[in-house]
Amino acid sequence: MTHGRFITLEGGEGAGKSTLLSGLEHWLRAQGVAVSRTREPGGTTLGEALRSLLLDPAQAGISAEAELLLMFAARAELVRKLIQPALAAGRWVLSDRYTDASYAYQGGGRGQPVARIRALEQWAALDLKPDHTLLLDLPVAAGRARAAGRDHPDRIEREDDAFFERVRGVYRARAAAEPQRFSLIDANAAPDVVLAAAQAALRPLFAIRA
Ligand code: Z5A
Repeated sequence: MTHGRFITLEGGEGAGKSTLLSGLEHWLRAQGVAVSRTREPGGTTLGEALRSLLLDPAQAGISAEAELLLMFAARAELVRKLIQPALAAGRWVLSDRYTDASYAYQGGGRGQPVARIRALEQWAALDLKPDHTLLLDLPVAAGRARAAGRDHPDRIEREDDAFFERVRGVYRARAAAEPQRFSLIDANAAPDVVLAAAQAALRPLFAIRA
């Protein structure tokens, strides 16, 4: 049976995930790879509706528990409706964020217990792990400076620097704990340098699976 590859991009605000995703999508398609691009929260009809709620500044103050469950409600739908079918059809799935973001934001940022997130990962996300994760690492101030031009920061972008420092700390710790799955990429580099680093990290995934 053919089986695609599941690639996720992670990082803080303004790290360059969307920019890199477009470059990777173009590169993979040029090599004849069938690609499905998605994002979290989102990617399905339900997921996009949940994304609007989750990022809406009018929802300021929702509980950390509700936020965590809504992230995983969107993910449960995405895994079953898009990611698994695409992988089974031999497509590569490129996702702008996935479960590592819940460990970083709801775990690190909001202080939700890791065991609770792990249980949701196993149940709601079917314990589906990425084949590879590209972590775009950038100091918080640099990411915020890139995003500063936006007129209307969303609900999560309104958090303070300490929140985003905790997020970054969890991301870096997860990359250190799983060095085979993660590539830590310096997101301060120029976009073409970031793309080249990501391509180098993904080339081994072209090898035929046993
Ligand atoms: N979230 C969560 O809490 N829990 C979860 O489980 C999940 C998500 C899945 C989703 O937002 C929010 O949901 C996110 C985490 C939370 N909240 N925050 N904060 P998102 O992922 O859609 O949005 P984002 O993280 O805020 O992404 P972003 O700010 O749009 O950034 P980006 O996609 O990483 O960057 P970009 O759009 O490619 O680039 C930003 C700017 O920098 C732009 O002007 C580029 O031209 C420029 N750029 C890009 N690359 C470079 C380089 N290399 N050098 C210089 N400038 C660059």
